[in-house]
Amino acid sequence: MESSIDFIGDIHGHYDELVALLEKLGYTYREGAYRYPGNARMVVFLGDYIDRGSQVRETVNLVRAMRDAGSAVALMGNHEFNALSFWQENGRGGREIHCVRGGYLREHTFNKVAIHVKTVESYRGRKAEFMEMLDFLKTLPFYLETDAFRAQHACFDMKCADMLKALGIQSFADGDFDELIARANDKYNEYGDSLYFPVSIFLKGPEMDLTDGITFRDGEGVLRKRTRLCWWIDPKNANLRELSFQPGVELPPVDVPAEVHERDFYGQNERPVFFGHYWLTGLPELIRDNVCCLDYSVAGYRGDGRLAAYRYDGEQKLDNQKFVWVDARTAL
Ligand SMILES: [Mn+2]
Repeated sequence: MESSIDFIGDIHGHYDELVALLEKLGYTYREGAYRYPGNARMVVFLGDYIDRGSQVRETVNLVRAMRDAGSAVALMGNHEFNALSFWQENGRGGREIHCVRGGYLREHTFNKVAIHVKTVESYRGRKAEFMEMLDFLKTLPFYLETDAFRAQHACFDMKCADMLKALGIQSFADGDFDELIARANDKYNEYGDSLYFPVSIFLKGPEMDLTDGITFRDGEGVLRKRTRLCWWIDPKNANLRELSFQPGVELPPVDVPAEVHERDFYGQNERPVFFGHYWLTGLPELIRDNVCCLDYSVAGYRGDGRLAAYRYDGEQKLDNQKFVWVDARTAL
């Protein structure tokens, strides 16, 4: 694989910004896909192509064309996993996951329908193409690892990577889809071969339940009783405020449960890791010289987000000068 790679964060149906960013990075449209001159660089998309924005179909088709042309690798995001689960009948292929209510692996509740509606709308009158889109999503890997870097939608965890490597599973295409997606939703290990833990860590990252009545509202106004965790800092002596990673939300500096203090974390000397997922705001900036989040909320409701990339050339210490971005053009 090339070591000259442009990593691109969460797109969420913001096709116009995606085209503008690719052009800013020097990619041109030739023979059905965006490619870099002389194929000297490629893109790694970090997941979350669908939902929120209004041009989901166009976005998916562009990403898929680059993947098929060999000018990009497209990783899976939690929105892709959620969409596949949303449309997958619970029990299909023979295993019913009993902790999931309703007829599908993702419940069709108000919030879950609301978040997915832009995707369905963008395929209105094109059901066959929608089904083909779902088939494309089934092929997206959960993570990518080379000697130079690691990349995934949310969190890189060594134990989860080892677990999936031992099973020979890098995507839902590495086996029977009906079986693998059931295992990925088997939260309480009803069948003894659950994949819930590694898939949810790679795609959503570690979270913890909030106790003592602590809650907050996320960017979409949904009341949350769980928080996302910084998985790159040593949790041994850290408190809730230091460990929670909810940009724009400050939680109290109270103690966290023992199992959170004992969590593995991504060390300072590991190879660079690239990811999206976390709704950052402001100008792109490294979290640490080996930790690079590229979700700058292009689909944020305030309309002041950005679509961000990091222009990587194999360096082991990342550089704040190597971000490239475009501003969001539409609020939704
Ligand atoms: Mn996202």
